[in-house]
Parts: sequence; C-alpha cells; structure tokens
Amino acid sequence: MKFDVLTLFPEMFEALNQSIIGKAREKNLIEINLINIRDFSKDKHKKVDDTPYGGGAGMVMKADVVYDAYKSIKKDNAKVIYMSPQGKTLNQSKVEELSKEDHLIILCGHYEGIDQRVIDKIVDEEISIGDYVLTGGEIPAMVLIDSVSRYNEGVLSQDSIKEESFSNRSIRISTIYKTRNI
Ligand code: 4H7
Repeated sequence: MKFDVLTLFPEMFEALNQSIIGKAREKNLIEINLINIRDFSKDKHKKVDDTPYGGGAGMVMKADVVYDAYKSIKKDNAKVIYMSPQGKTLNQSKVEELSKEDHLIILCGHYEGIDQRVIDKIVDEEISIGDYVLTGGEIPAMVLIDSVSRYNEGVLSQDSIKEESFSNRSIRISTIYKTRNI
C-alpha cells in the first residue's frame, strides 16, 4: 500500500520511521512518500499562503501551489483524503475500509486550511481524527497512516489483528502481544 503525503512540514513525519511502521517500510510492506508543497511555489520568496478566494478571515494555502504538488503524483486509482477538523470522524471501521485501498493521497492543511477550489476539485474524503483543532494536518495524517498500515498484510501478525473486536460503538482491544513484531 502506498501513501503520498502533501505537506509543508515533511520533517514531522520522522516519527513514522520508528517501531512497527518503520519496520513495515523497511520491508516494503508499505510505502510513504512525502511531497513538500513549498517545492511547487513559483514565487521567489517561496510563498505558499494567500487570502481566501471570495473573501474571509486569515490566510489559506495557495490554490495553484497545492494543485501543482498534487499533479506531480502518479495517480492510478488513488483516493484523496483531506485531514480537517470539519471532516468525518475517523473510527476503526473507517480505518479497515481505507486499508483496502492501494493508494492514498493525504493533504495536510495549515493556516486556515487549503483554498476551497482545490478541495472541491481533488478531494474524495474529508477526515478528522477528533473534535479538536490542531495547528496542522500532519499529526492527523500520521494517525491515519499508523492506524491504516496496521491492517496491511504482514505488518502485524494475524494473531494481533484478529483479537481486536468491537462491542456496540466502542472498540475492545484485547490483543495479546506475543510475537516478535512487538
Ligand atoms: C484543514 C482546515 C485536522 C486543516 C483547517 C486538521 C484538526 C484536525 C487544518 C485547518 C487540523 C482533526 C488549521 C484550522 C489551523 C484551524 C488554527 C489543520 N486540526 N486548521 N487553524 N481534528 N488543522 O483531525
């Protein structure tokens, strides 16, 4: 499974080199590519923010820069996800559903978010990791990648996965960590 992450802060994703996710990358069970949106700014000052189209407070990430960064990705049949506090809240069944995709493109917003025209044009799903506001979409993107990667063949032992079960609306995790993956 492949993740392409569009971000202004690729260094933040260093955390995904550790532990089980780091091992899964080494074994090529998952691929995580970080695309620095700033590399696509044509401005001599590498400007990436702009006033919102049609008005509004604050600044948004510039439409053309984000769109050019997106166009640089080879797409096949990728699903594009925007991490946003306004999105649908992530839960374990959504995680399981996303793990069946071959390719996810994840957009990380900053400032007041990404220019709405780009969102309308390229985004398939808007996802939130919970009802709170963060400074950027990077930490939510890492939460999504970690939770989805665990479901990929070979990342965890089958023992670990099958003992995660649901009761009503809450998840019961009674995983017995008895394998060398942990
Ligand atoms: C999209 C739009 C996700 C992304 C706006 C992202 C929480 C979550 C962001 C914003 C996120 C989540 C930028 C609006 C920072 C608020 C102060 C990035 N926050 N933000 N502003 N719950 N922030 O999943």
